[in-house]
Amino acid sequence: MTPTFALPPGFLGLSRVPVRTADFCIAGISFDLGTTNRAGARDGPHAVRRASRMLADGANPAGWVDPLSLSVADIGDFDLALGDVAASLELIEHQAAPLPHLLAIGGDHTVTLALLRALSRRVGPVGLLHFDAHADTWPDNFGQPLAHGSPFFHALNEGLVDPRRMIQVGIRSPVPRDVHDWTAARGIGVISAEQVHLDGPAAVAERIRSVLGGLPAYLSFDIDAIDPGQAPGTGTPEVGGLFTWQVMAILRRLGGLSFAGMDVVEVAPAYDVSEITALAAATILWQYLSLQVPGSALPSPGLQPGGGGIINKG
Ligand SMILES: [Mn+2]
Repeated sequence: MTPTFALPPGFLGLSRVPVRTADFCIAGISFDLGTTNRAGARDGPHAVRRASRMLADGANPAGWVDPLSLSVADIGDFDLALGDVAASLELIEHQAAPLPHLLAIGGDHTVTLALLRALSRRVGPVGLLHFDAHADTWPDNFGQPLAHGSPFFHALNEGLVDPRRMIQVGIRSPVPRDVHDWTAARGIGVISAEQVHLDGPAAVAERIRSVLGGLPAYLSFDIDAIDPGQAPGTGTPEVGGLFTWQVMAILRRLGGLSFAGMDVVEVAPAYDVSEITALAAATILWQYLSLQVPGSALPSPGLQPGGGGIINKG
């Protein structure tokens, strides 16, 4: 058996192959032209893939499923138009469109607009589970309409997302009052980071389930939803965020929902410490993939009782 450190450089040690016929395709999007503070999310895909090798040596004890039992391929990175935001979004949308179920590794949050355009053309307006410190419903970013603070402003205006089936988790950043009011007026559910701390993951997961229902939904996870103490490697950190255990406890309780795609964005490895941000992102992707394994929905979510979850990785 190949030890984790010697696995191929694809997600979970998969070889990178341009095979787009797998049921689940993983792609990197090394785009960070939309960042408004610290740049560097272009290096996210490489770092997340590298950190993900830690997760390739056993089943997921939450449900005892192996995400690699799925038809899954790491198809490499999307082509981009250097220096051109609008042209890059068109390229991303074009490459995402034919993929049956895409897990994208960003890149900054601008890319989600292109991914939602591609998805909604196929399945109609989707429900949206959005983890973030920021609402990302700014109409513009210092005058620029296409940047990482605006993907959901455009997605809502373009009808890509059903606002009644949209919920944001981890929100806590400074925000202009009119941006907040515009978002609230759409009827979007918001669970602040503080509310996650007060209510606990099980209650949060229950609210998410009730908002998304059984119709197609999308998960967009900005890594800055997590506290900078546990995910420092990002461009716009905000204090008071989620702990990784809370994120995992929420995600594990989302089995059986009809997710049609997801992304993890805003990992900027240059500001990371000991790969902890990249590992958090990789683990989120891994848990999402685990939820797609048939039969993974747990009647009583969480680790199985009986101490059977011991995995030998030192
Ligand atoms: Mn954010």
